[in-house]
Amino acid sequence: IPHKNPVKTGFGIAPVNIALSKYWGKRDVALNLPTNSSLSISLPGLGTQTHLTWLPTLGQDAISLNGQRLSSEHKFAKRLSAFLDFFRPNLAGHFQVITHNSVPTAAGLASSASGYAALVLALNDAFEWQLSLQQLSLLARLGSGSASRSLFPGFARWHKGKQDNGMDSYAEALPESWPEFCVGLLEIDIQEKPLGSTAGMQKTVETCEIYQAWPEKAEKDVNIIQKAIQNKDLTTLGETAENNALTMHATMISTWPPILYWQAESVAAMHQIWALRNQGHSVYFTMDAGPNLKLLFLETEKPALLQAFPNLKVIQPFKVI
Ligand code: 2P0
Repeated sequence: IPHKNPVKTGFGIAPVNIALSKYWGKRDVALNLPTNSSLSISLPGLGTQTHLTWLPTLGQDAISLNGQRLSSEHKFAKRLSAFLDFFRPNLAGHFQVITHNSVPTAAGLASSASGYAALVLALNDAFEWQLSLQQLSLLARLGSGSASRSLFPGFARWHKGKQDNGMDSYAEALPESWPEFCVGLLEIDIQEKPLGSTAGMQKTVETCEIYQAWPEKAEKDVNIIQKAIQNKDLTTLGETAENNALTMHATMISTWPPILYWQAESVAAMHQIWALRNQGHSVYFTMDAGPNLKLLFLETEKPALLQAFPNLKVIQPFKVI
């Protein structure tokens, strides 16, 4: 990447994504290289918008999030500035970053994914690099692993890659569109989670004795889900995604000290979903590093699910509004 001063304010916008087969664990912490591939669906209309300007005067990065200037000691500001270190044209200036999230920050709704994806798009715009989405996915991965998948609308697959330098670890869009496919956001709690994903997955890799089963299972699930998408087979997709999420959570729970993101209401919602399934409704859930559930179903189930969960926020990723 050429290091000349960017001349204009760059802009980037990126969606959040929900993994149907999860990323949990790194084989290289510095480069955010995962132990396994993952597969996600992006949620249009929910995500991050970022403006970035290079100011050629001395100073610390000026970072604002949702209209609030963050102190340089704030953990988001520190992490973002450390990421921007990769791209500073010189040490005589600083970046101004103005970013807005349309999802609660750090509540298991993947704001770091849309955040770093929007940031690399803003960098690409400001520096006029004209990089491909694949190259930008690789750069976003350095900021946050799941951000590699947020460069794309629809389904995306993040290839874990084999190389130690990470040059083959990036995401690509899957070509399939599925207009009837719905994701329902069931918010249990939007407080900031007590333990972030970066630290949580590291502890899991270090102390969970059943972790070695995970990468192989996850790799298998990615392939099953990709085929289910090709076949528009919600049953296989839903069963595999739900089991994948619960297996990831099993590794978290068997970490020491234990990591349990669930709340009592999360478990109650799981039972409600299983009861709906027993009544013949085709609905599945997935969960990330937080207490909220994401429901997976087809448009025909929408009325029944809105009745069961009045607060459900339904998103149809492929439906043009
Ligand atoms: C995922 N999660 O695949 C999984 C499921 C959370 C649970 O990717 O350390 O914020 O920045 O690479 O990407 C969240 O982890 O972690 C995540 P870092 P990231 O969506």
